[in-house]
Amino acid sequence: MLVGDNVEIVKDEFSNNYVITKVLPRKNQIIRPKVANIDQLLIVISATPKPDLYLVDKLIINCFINNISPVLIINKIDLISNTEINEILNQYENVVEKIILTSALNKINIANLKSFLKNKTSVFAGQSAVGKSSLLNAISPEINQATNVLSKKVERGKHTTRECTIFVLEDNILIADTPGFSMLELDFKFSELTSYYPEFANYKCKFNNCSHINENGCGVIEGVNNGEINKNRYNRYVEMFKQLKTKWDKEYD
Ligand SMILES: Nc1nc2c(ncn2[C@@H]2O[C@H](COP(=O)(O)OP(=O)(O)OP(=O)(O)O)[C@@H](O)[C@H]2O)c(=O)[nH]1
Ligand SMILES: [Mg+2]
Ligand SMILES: [Zn+2]
Repeated sequence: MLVGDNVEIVKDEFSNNYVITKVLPRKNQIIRPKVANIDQLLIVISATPKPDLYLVDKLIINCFINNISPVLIINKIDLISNTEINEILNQYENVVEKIILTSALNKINIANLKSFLKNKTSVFAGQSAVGKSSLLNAISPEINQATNVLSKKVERGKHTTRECTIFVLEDNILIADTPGFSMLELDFKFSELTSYYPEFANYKCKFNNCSHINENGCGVIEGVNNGEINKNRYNRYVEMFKQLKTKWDKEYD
């Protein structure tokens, strides 16, 4: 059974406890964070720790594979410059469902975030110490999840949240806090990768099965060169493609 599962229960006449008799079919499930039946993944990044955009890209791909809507939250905007924020907006504005800028500390945009959670099941995801639990506490102070400072020496989170917990709030909001993580393995055929980059979709290439790496007449590479497609996102795409291909060749050759 997973957090987020819908189940059938019956009351045990002797003990008066409810007993789970059946786990209902899932509409989706992911491994990191480990949850089922999600509508949207709230991918949180912040000024500190330094955002791992490669991880963000992978989380977004996992959303597309599992029919989950990706939402990007840039938290700790009290600590981040407008230039840095714009750099991130440029990379993801054509990619995710919505981008929300927040400060859990200064309570900026918390009401906006909360209204975006109505009638949905949402799950926080991201590195340790980006402020997932702090955001949840800001949305609903009675929850009072433990939070903890960054380790000064290594600029890494302390993995304060240890398990995945789902909370039921007013307005039909279901929201899960989850442990931070920095590793995520993708596992599919390298040639499918391009289909998870919505910003590539409208570009035409000379070859139908173009992987947009170094082919002649590649519309995507043209889009990158004339500044229409974000170069950083594209460079990470190339990196990810190569990694997936190496892995695939090793397993199936
Ligand atoms: N300046 C600032 N600090 C924040 C903000 N949000 C959270 N923090 C701080 O960041 C630290 C980490 O916050 P947590 O909420 O524990 O982070 P987390 O993502 O839940 O971390 P894990 O449970 O380890 O995955 C705490 O010291 C928070 O007070 C913010 O908007 N601005
Ligand atoms: Mg936490
Ligand atoms: Zn191409």
